[in-house]
This record gives sequence, C-alpha cells and structure tokens, in this order.
Amino acid sequence: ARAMQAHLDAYAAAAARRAQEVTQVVGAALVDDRQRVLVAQRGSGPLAGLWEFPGGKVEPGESEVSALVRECREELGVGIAPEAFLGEVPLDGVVAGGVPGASTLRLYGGRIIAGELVAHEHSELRWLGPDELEGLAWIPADRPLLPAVRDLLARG
Ligand code: 9L3
Ligand code: MG
Repeated sequence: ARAMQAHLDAYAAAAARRAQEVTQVVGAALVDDRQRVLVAQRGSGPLAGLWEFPGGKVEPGESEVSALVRECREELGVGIAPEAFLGEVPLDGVVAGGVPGASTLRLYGGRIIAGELVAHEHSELRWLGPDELEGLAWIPADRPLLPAVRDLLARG
C-alpha cells in the first residue's frame, strides 16, 4: 500500500508540474455595433501574413481575462471589455517551451471601450462582417472558431 501511495504521489506531482508548464493563449473577437469583428494579420514570425484574432500568452499567475485586456492594450492600443467565452481549440506544436499539444487557444468575445486602434504588432487590422471571414488565410488554430464568431455577430 505504501508503494502504491508513493506511486500516486509521484504521479500527482508530475501532473502538477505539467499543468504549470502549459502555456495558455487567449484571443479576442472584438465586435463593433455594426455586426463586424476585428481581425489582425500577423506581421512577423513563422505565422507572418496569416490572420488571427488578436491576443497572446497568459503569463504565470495572470487570469485569462487580465491577459486578454493586457494583450489588446499592447497589440491594439485599446481598452476592451471582455464578454462571453466563445470556445477553445488545441494549438499544435510547442508554444513557449511547454508540453507539445498541451496549449489551447481560448477565444472570448469583447468590445472596445477606450482608445483608438493602432496596429502595434500586426501588419494590418480589418473589421469584417460574418460573410467575409471564411475567405481569409487564417492561422489553422483560429479557423475552427469561426462558426462561434459568426453566431456572436448574428446575435448582435
Ligand atoms: N496564436 C494563435 N491564434 C491566435 C493567437 C492570439 C495566438 N489568435 C498562437 C500563435 C503563437 C502563440 O499562439 O504561436 C502565442 O501567440 P502570440 O503571443 O505570439 O500572439
Ligand atoms: Mg499576440
């Protein structure tokens, strides 16, 4: 029984370590009052030229919503109000040295409540309607989230 307990303890410790290594990524589907959503083209790195919902990595000890607000301020120069959680998709490969396959992209709806949009990190920003989303060259991770975003836009 003691050997079994030691085994379980070691397993729990390994699971806790793994959980810490997971780099969570959050994205924002920012909508305006004309049923459009903000999309952003990555300006550099291996995904340059591809489109995404803006956002980035959650820092250790930071909540997802705080990370979302911080990333939108850093990347877009705006204050946002996060709204509904829209969905989650796995990110392939290793994100920031974490466990392969362990990271996910979690998308939240939101609205701009302060500031003027500036593309601090992206090469281009566009406001698009529900019928204009499918045709973009998306980061593969973001594409499965499009139906949820279209639903959000349809709800107004
Ligand atoms: N990523 C994918 N889709 C998104 C976002 C915001 C991020 N909508 C991926 C790209 C990077 C990783 O997550 O591999 C971290 O994102 P960032 O910090 O480079 O924006
Ligand atoms: Mg980013």
